[in-house]
Amino acid sequence: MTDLSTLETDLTAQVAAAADEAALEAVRVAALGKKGSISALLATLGTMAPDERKTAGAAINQVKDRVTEAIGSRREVLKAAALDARLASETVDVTLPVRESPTETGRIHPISQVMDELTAIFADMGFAIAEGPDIETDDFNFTKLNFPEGHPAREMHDTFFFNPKADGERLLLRTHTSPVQVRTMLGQKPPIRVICPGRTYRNDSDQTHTPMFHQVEGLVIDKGSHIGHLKWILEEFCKAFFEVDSVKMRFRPSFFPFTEPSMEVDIQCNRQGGEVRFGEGEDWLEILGCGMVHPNVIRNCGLDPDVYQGFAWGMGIDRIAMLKYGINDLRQFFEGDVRWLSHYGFKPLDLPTLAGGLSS
Ligand code: 2NM
Repeated sequence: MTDLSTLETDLTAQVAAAADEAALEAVRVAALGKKGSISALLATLGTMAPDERKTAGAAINQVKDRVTEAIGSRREVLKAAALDARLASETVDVTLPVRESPTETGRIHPISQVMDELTAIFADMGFAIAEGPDIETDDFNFTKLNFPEGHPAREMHDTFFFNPKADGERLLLRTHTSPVQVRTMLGQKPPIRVICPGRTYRNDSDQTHTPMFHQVEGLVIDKGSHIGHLKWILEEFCKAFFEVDSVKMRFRPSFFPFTEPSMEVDIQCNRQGGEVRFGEGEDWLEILGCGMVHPNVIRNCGLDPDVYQGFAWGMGIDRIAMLKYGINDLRQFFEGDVRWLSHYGFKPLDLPTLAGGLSS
């Protein structure tokens, strides 16, 4: 029996000394497992005389029960300690700054911002937005717009042509957004009031030109539309876009194949101090071209020029974005530099509206 009590003392000490659940499990297997020390003692019962077996069996089983219980309570202690250690090592420092969401860190490109502003201004005047493909036919980009075959105006556009198709047709990258207006006139009945913002392409690259640039063109076709409407729309647009109460505009005669008469429009500004201010000053700045749509264009687009007339205008988005936001190098628009964007870009949730302020 002294053997048995030594074994119990020994096992109890081992249980108490087990530093973690794995060590405790090893003690359990060594004592109570199939080949464990207590299991070995129980196996000797079969060789004993019945009387001896009765007392020895009871004694061994009592030791087994106590050791089992000691292991169970030690396991609870170790489990609780392991949990405490984990909780301590996995604490979250709630005072750390929260990582900003993309809606905070992301920025809208100034060209997208200006397109949104244009859209808000013209939508407010009752215009719809029309879009069309970047790849166009010669017919929609030139012929229907009254650019005669072989006319020098075609060459002036520095057109990017695709290789001719099997049937000889040569597609191109649109040189202006006017083919969208052609598609609009062919596809819907007047009254028409649309603006067409989008990408345009010309084989031209220097300080002030990129081969891809952005334009917005507008078109109004109705029975009674006249040049007075055109001037009012452009004036309202300039005031809203440049966020000033009044602008002086100057209309100079010009030439475009698709309008007659054609005009170029300057707005008055002040260029003193290295920045351009509108609504004041004595300088003039050219911002757009416009005119009454040529009767040939109206006829080419399936409408009767004796019934319908209209006006159109076009301007470069990149250029007016530079003017409004003081960006002096056109090429930075297309470099995709996130540092530049974080400086010149706009917050995604500050959407331009006329009521809320276009660029506030
Ligand atoms: C401009 C200037 C003047 C224009 C004309 C047309 C159409 F399709 F109606 F004939 N679209 N755009 C136009 C007129 C564009 O850009 C400087």
